Amino acid sequence: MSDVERITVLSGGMGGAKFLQGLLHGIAAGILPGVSPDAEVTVVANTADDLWVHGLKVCPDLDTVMYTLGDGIDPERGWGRREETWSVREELTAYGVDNTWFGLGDRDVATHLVRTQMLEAGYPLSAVTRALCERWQPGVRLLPMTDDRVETHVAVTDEEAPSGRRVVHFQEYWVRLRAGVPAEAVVVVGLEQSTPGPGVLEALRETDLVVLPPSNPVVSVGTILGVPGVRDALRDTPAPVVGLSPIVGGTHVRGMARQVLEAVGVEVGAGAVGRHYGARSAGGVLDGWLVDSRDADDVAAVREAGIACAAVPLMMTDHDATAAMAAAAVSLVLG
Ligand code: FO1
Repeated sequence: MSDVERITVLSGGMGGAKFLQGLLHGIAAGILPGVSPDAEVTVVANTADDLWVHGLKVCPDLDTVMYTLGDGIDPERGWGRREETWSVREELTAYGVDNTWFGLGDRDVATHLVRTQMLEAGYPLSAVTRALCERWQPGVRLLPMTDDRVETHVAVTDEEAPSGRRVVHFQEYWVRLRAGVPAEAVVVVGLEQSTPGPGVLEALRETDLVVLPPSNPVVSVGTILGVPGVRDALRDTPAPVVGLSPIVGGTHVRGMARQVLEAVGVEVGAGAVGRHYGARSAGGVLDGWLVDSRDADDVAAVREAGIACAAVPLMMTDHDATAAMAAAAVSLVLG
């Protein structure tokens, strides 16, 4: 069994960050078959959830990975800082400022001030992220999928609008609308014009294993795959590519994968998402796909699509459970 020294993970926010915690735990414990306890992990993170609010650049998925692995995350919320206070938000509300539906905690504001100042000084997002990680030491190399501005917007039904629909930023759809209205379309503004960030293509080509964690297959992993050049790099990499289903028992565990999968016309099923990613041998990106034990009936159809598949417990209840998932993913493609 070849020794895996380098692992690259394409990550969104909470689901990806939680998976990364278990992956790092499993690597350090030496329980991932064929993976060196010194294996290095590179994370290529989605930046299309990013938004400008109150003049500050907020990067939710980069920050969720950085705070989670740097032990600064609020574990209940799954985003923003623990031991947070909200004076800035309260003062903005008192001034009648809108957009306070997107809550920035006082500690979190400091991150956005540093990021915004560095961006305005001309540093690319990748350099900013590297600087912020100097403090947080997440234990992985954290790369934005691109340094270019890319934003996910969602078209929602709106009777008052002349066209009957309105387009909102993804964060407004998710946070203010609570993903409570049907997403008619998902558009990632700027994606076609974007270029992979520094180190991204190398992290896909020069690695021993690529993992698609249980992040959102449309607005997180899907956007990363949409950066021009990323799919080609995945198709050409010598490393096996394995994914874990974010859909368990016919719906998402957390977040809004069901709504956005419906918006893009993909069946909300563990096997269906694996087939949506597609087999590398058929122009897709996957060599292997893990579904939860409850979705064992989906295994045959995934295999028929040319993707190795197994059904194992996929609930990330604690680091050991998540490490076991990572071990199953490694075994599936490096077995
Ligand atoms: N999620 C919420 O549900 N409410 C919020 O007010 C909120 C604020 C927020 C601020 C910074 C940040 O990094 C994340 C924040 N999130 C909030 C979570 C965010 O919507 C998600 O992390 C992802 O964008 C969705 O995957």
